[in-house]
Amino acid sequence: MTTLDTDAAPALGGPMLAQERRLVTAIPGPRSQELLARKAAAVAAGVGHTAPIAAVAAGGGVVVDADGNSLIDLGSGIAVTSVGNAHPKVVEAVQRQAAQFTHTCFMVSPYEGYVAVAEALNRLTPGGFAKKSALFNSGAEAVENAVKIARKATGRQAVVAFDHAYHGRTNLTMALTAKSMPYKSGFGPFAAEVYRAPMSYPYRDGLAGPEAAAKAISVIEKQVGAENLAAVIIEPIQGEGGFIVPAEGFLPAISAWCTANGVVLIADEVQSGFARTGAMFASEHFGLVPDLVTTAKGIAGGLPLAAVTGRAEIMDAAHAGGLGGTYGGNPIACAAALASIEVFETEDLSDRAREIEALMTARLETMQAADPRIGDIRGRGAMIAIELVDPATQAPAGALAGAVARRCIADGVIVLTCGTYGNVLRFLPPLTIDDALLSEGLDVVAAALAAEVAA
Ligand code: PLZ
Repeated sequence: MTTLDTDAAPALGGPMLAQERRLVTAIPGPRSQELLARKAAAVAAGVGHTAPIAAVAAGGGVVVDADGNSLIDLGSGIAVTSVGNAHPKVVEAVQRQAAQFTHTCFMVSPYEGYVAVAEALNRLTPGGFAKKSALFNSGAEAVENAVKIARKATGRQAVVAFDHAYHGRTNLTMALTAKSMPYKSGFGPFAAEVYRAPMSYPYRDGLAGPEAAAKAISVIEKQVGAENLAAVIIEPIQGEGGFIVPAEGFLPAISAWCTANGVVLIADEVQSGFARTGAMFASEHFGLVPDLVTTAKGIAGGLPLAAVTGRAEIMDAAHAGGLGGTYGGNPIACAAALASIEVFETEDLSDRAREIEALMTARLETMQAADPRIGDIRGRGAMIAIELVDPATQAPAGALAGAVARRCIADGVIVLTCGTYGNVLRFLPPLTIDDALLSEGLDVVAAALAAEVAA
């Protein structure tokens, strides 16, 4: 028998789990170590992990491991479980759908759940114009398809992405992603006709939005040429690249240039979408109305689902049979998405994300006032980060960020890093975390930063 002994596991996860940080062993405890040893032996070395635990249950604002430790979750499985892990409405919808049918392939026998998700996305994404959607399995797959659609609609081939961008790990999306290590190094050759423009990065470029946009547009015009350009793809708030929030006016200027030049503007809201930033989509903070929006992660409460949504005439440019996939819009994932969308709307989770922003930024500003290694605090809603630097030079302090995140995890708080230089601590709590737990999580972060003075 090779199953993990999980006597310590609660029978159920979800919000009924005790909402507490509880360490009963060192992290990793013996049962987690046992699983990690099996992982090392059985799973490809390229598949890493952040927290060295064997997860057995999660919900509200905690993840429980096989040793009975309960960790505060400030990561949401990378911005996925925004409605909370194992949300009862998602669980119920999944169970009901799984008992009805698990798969037909939408391209063989269509079903209502897929259509209803498309209708919801067409309604919820920015823009009052007629929209259509297509469903896929992962964020990378959504991005790939958005580019396919933009190329077919424009008859052009080039695509522009930005510095610090992250769009996925498939061949085309690796090409769109900026950072070599760990995402691209050794995995080339990459897809052709992908170009990179400078991103607005207020903390480091000191440029106002319109100036930063002019710089990017000049690069695009000189190095690509509008007449060759199918699409510009941008994360309205960058995720893996460091939670970079572009300066005011940057996104509207890029958008206006795209419209004037017949270029499809794709907003990659895979990480920033679905109430995460205090609005249903981060584009809304900037008055950005993209032609196409890619979504995934938060859309389905943890089930794999992704989408491209946008202007009907662009979405319809691809010929019948040109878009699809065996599993895209799987019925169980669609049921989970419909339940999640209902939770986002009825529980007003955008409002909750704004409350989380207020709590987190107040706390982080207090920390920053006493600690000049916190160079920048940025983000929106429950997508907030601190950039750690050498106070004298503003040089990125990547080793410090890594050490603080590891210390937090050892102390029972799951904290993720990000950023081109790995020096950004990002906080992505489930929107169902309670204030007390969130505050305690930030106490642990503060203590970990204080403990790493020597770093
Ligand atoms: N676009 C903006 O954030 C996924 C990646 C984690 P998939 N980000 C987390 C990792 O190390 O692989 C992401 C994103 C943005 C696209 C993607 C890709 O989404 O569902 O991981 O394919």
